[in-house]
Amino acid sequence: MLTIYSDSHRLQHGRSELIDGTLKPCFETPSRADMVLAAVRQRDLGDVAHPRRHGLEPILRVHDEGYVRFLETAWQRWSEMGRDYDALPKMWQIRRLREAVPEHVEGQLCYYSMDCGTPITAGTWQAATASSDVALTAVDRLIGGERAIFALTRPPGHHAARDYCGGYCFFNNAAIAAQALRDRGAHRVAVLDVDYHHGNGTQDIFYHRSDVLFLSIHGDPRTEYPFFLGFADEKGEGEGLGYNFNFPLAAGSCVSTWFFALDCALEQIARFGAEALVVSLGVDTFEGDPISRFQLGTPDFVTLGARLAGLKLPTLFCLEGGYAVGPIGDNVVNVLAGFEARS
Ligand code: SP5
Ligand code: ZN
Repeated sequence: MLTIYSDSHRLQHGRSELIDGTLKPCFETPSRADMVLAAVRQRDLGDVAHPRRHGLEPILRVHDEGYVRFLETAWQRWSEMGRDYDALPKMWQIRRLREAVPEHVEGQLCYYSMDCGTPITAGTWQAATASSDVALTAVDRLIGGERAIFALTRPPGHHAARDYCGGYCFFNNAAIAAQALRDRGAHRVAVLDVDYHHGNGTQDIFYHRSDVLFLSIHGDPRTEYPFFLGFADEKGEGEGLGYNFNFPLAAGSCVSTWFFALDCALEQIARFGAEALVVSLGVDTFEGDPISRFQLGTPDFVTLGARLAGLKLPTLFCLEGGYAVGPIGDNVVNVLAGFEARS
């Protein structure tokens, strides 16, 4: 399987995130992608190609223009105030506060963020655009006839909604890819999110649409981040009613429960008649993940890949979460190798 990868991911290197009440070193680090790339090479998954630039147009197909312009200028405006540490929000536009976009960069940072774990740094814009280019180049190759591609996207994307960042995500790579597939001829695209956390951003982007089916298997938001979305009764709205499926599972759920949910999701994808599949591939479902609570073991990821291959669809994998840095490479490559073995 071909991998698309860019070194520019290293430009996103936040110093800290707010976790358990203290500022801790970011869990979402450059070493994650380095480890995944090393495993791709070591296990001979296939060629590794660099992305081609696609400009802002395909990003603006799913993201708000004000939000995109904010990300483009945020670091410069922040550093002009004499600040050299990560830009993190310190409040949010919560209930009954005015909804107008603030003028000041600090206010905008609060307006366009979901949490205090997603630092904007000097290299964020470059890293985030490169990550989307990785996904879009994978789309080029899929349209060109490849059966499956691995987009080694970092920073990840599935928490980024139309007009906010959060959960270590800036641009929603999977959503950008799904939209690009639609724009380039696929009539029905399914996005399956297997990251431990609900893909609130992707759900937000496609919630009112019937041409992109969204499904997510994740830790129950009653106890797990992102808390405010990802419940089973969120089924889509308007045209999109019936095209959104959430499978929240209790934190600590066992492997067979997880695979049962996967089978339910796969059945829906087949029923929908998808012409292409985008997988938001987070491996923070791993038993050793430091911030998550499912129990998949390294060999279970082979099973996941094999089951995905059973759909017989052109498939684009976008990397999302996974914070057990030592095993991340084997966990990710196991999915891809399991897919190939069954293809
Ligand atoms: C892409 C992705 O996986 N983003 C995840 C963002 C999660 N951020 C908040 C995690 C809070 C976890 N709290 C558990 C603390 C363990 N001591
Ligand atoms: Zn996650």
